[in-house]
Amino acid sequence: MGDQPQLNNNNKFIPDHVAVIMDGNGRWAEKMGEERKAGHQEGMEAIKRVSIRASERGVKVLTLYAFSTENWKRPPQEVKFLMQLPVNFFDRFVPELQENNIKVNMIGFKDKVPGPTKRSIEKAIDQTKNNTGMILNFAFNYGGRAEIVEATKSIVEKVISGELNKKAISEEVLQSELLTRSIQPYDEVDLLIRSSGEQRLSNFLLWQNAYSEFYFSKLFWPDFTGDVLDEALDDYQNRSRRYGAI
Ligand code: V07
Repeated sequence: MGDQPQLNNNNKFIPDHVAVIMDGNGRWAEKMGEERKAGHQEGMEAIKRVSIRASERGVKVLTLYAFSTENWKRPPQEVKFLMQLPVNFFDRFVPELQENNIKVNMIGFKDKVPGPTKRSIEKAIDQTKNNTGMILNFAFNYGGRAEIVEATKSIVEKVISGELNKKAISEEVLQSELLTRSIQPYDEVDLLIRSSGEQRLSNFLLWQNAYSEFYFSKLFWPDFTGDVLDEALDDYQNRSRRYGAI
């Protein structure tokens, strides 16, 4: 899906959709002898650096895994703090998003998200809706399996109502019911980056990562820089993607 991939000025491919699992904020704080909160604050600075560099390099969509449906199991005061971060983030970063023509989007389940957090995200989406550059897509209260379950329910309802014939159900139909329908035609991930040395998918964009390339960095997320993103993009350019062909 999607149109022709972008070429950079070296005539090499830039991935349209880069997705990032921002891991290691807690361990960064431990290393620095600070509270976990400090790791999350520094993690936001890394988001700024990486978003701006990705947009400069011609990435079309940058998806960041900010909060998973499993993260509700963390201590209540940490959950409360994390729910405050989108508000802090947009208070500080909307002008820079505007300067860089970046458009905000969100994928996830809005039901459990507190009102002020939801409103802050909706406001940022509205403020940046006319931007035509990179989409900065936050996966917030997101879970890959739950996303597929919800898509299935939606398809069943359409079949029951007669809007859709059972025989017409295909991969394309299911994909178009996923939360990532909002970032079509770039809904499939080209490059997945995970920081902090872990090498797991952790229920992130399960369907959309079917053919993605993986890049793992040992750096904790708060230590991530634009130059590290460049390394990941260079690494991507030196691989050949075959989509199952030979
Ligand atoms: C969070 C800071 C970055 C490192 C990862 C963990 C902590 C930005 C957001 C955010 C979320 C939604 C949105 C805009 C910004 C965020 C959480 C944690 C839960 F629309 N950073 N950040 N959300 N951290």
